[in-house]
Amino acid sequence: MRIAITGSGLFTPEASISNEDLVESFNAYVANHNQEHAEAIAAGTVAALSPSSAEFILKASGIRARHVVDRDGILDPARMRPQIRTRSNDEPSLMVEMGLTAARQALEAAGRTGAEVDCVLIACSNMQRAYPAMAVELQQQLGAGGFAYDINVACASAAFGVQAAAEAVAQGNARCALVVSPEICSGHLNFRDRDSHFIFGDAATAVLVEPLEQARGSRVDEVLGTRLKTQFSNNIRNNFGFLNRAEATPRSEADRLFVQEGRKVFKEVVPLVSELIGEHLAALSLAPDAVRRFWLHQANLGMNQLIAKRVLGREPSIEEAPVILDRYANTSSAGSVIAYHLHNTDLVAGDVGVLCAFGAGYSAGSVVLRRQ
Ligand code: CO8
Repeated sequence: MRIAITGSGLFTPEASISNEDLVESFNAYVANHNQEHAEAIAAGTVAALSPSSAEFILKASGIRARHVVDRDGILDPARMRPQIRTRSNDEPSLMVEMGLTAARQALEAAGRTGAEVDCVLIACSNMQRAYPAMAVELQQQLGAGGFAYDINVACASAAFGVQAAAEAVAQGNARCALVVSPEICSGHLNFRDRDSHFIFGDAATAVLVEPLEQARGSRVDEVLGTRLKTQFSNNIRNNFGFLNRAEATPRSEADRLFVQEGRKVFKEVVPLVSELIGEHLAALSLAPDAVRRFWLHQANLGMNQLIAKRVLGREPSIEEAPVILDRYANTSSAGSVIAYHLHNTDLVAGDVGVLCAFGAGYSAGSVVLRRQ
């Protein structure tokens, strides 16, 4: 059976934080900390903190700004984390609400209703709660039938979700499968860590997967193939989990938030991902030059340029490998789908594109598409 992505959607939080705003807040925190511990710093028992810089952030990552669910809580130097209203169990959870907006857009683009959906996958890094699965809540909010479950393979989640959805459709277990990637990365980001405080943003995406023969939308991309790869690494890690409260030695807050060895990740993930894409294209008898567009995971501008360059054997143009991380930062699993959603309207029938997501695990997934 031929399978297609028949619609996509994107929710972008209204609030945005520029590098300059973020650095101002971080540097106020650093100044307060260094003043408060001046004696201990002078005595050598406490380390002085170093300020951050907007120039460094742009140069090292390509990020200029990020959308977030709450600006004020993040920028308050006394808080430095989003402030989110505690909702009752009878209200929709925030991540499901974000996902629902993206899901409804994807359904509208595909000419489908929620009632026609029979498989809902929430594929993302940061889950609202342990259980019940967010996907089951979203299924109910949409009035969908069938089954629903959550998938977490960090930033690569959306690609794993598309493969799972395509398999469910191919096996006849679903006819209309929704893959939703809501990310509130700001909830898991240590805004007191100079090395990473600028990396992430919040957003939600959705794509609908159906048999090609039943596609109704005006932009339909056949899934020519999916390919996944995982390889264990501690270089991107978060030790938050349900065993924290049982652990003999309590972990610091920093150890229950995102940490990474950015340089090592860069060095190890670039070859892993470029080989994955190269091998996937070869298996489909497609030359890299036949690819009109690469919708890559958006973590680091230099990294994306290098991956595309390795695959193509030359520098990619901005049209070939579009960038959204300048204004969204790294939105984890949503990033490659945001790039797809915002940069696919100019494709014509026969054009080939590669959606590729990668991140913690390590995990990587490639989805090769052809415009119908
Ligand atoms: N301001 C000024 N200076 C700084 C800052 C700052 N903010 N931060 C670090 N520096 C300094 C460092 O101290 C260092 O100084 P020195 O040379 O004196 O030691 C110097 O600047 C260079 O630092 P780095 O080596 O760290 O800088 P890099 O050029 O390597 O850039 C990056 C850092 C941007 C992090 C880069 O390494 C990178 O992007 N690497 C790729 C990372 C990546 O792709 N990660 C994937 C993560 S996505 C994922 O899978 C996570 C999923 C879970 C989501 C969780 C949501 C929260």
